Amino acid sequence: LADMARIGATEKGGVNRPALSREDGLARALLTGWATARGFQVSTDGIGNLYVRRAGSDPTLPPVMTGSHLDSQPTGGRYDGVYGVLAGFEVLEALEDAGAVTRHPVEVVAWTNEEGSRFQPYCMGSALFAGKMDLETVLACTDAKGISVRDALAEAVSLAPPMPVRDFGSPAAAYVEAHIEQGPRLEAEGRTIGVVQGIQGSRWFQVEVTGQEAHAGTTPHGARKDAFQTALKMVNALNDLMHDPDDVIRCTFGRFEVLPGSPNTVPGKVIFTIDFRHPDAGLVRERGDKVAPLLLSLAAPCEVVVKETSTTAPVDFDPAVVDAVRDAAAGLGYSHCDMPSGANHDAKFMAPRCPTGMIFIPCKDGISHNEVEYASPEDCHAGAAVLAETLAKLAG
Ligand code: HGY
Ligand code: MN
Ligand code: MN
Repeated sequence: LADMARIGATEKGGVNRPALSREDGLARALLTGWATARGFQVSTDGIGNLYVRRAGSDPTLPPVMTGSHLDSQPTGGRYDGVYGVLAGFEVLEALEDAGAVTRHPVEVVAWTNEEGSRFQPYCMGSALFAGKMDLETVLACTDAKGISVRDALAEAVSLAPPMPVRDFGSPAAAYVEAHIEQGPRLEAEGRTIGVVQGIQGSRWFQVEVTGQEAHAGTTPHGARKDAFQTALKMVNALNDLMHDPDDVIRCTFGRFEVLPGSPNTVPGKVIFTIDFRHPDAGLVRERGDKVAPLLLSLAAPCEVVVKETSTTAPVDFDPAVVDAVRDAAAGLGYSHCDMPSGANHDAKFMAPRCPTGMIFIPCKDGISHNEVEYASPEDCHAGAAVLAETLAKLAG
């Protein structure tokens, strides 16, 4: 974890490793080096997912998979994603060191662009693997500077040695992902392992409000097409729409750009994002469907374009895998509790494809997507041990 955290390290002790950046490519190359040094088979696919496989006794059986992501938020932590990839790699090494024989191959994957921070939508790697996105569409996505996934991908993968390329959608016997909780519950309840039941639904929108640049000193307010004032009305209306006295709805405006951004020019354009989430599928559908009509009704005298960049329904994990995780935690004597995931994970796209589950470990103060993110070595070890027991059982 410390070696990986050196790649894209930030002043405050976090990481900034945008998807398909040079740093992301270096992280993939580092893992590739570790894998080949241990004699594991590495392979990739059309979006740069990195697969590390340890053979099983029966090569005709599909792999039991684990993994997570190496890309991070701009002010990301040293554990989000990386922990799950390296816990999975640790399991392969432990199996190898123990001379253990599993019937199924066991395979770790580092999924491309889980975060959806640089390129939307999120989870491009696992969604393409699961057949939920179209490769050409994904390759054409661009970041805020106009760089395409296609170009960034070519750069990033060139930093690792060439390796076999596989198709999307290869069969998987099961998928178990280890991750920090990214919330306060395990720490607050003094528990070591979260036995994750599922992941809430989420809908992402990108809103572009177009008004008219004008002189701040001479233009009467009645004559303005002020994109900021219009966007402000929209955000206030969205706060009312998403108001939830039970504090279960999550609604976040994470990106809000006012252009041209000059003190004495009336803003002509505002781009902002909406990240809306809730565990109930009906509410996600019904409340999310009100977003675009509401914004269109508030656009005048500006224009507005509302683009939904991602919609994912809530998923429930496979009861047999959830039980295997709970049994492994209990068998190892770790305190544990069943719990949902508020955060999205690649496991959301694997769940419809194969029996899927997740293992959470606590993170300090529940803080994540922040450079101070921290998980203790003891908790990292506990999560990896539960993952090892679970994967060994599922892989026979
Ligand atoms: O946004 C999420 O839920 C994930 O942590 N990327
Ligand atoms: Mn993550
Ligand atoms: Mn994250």
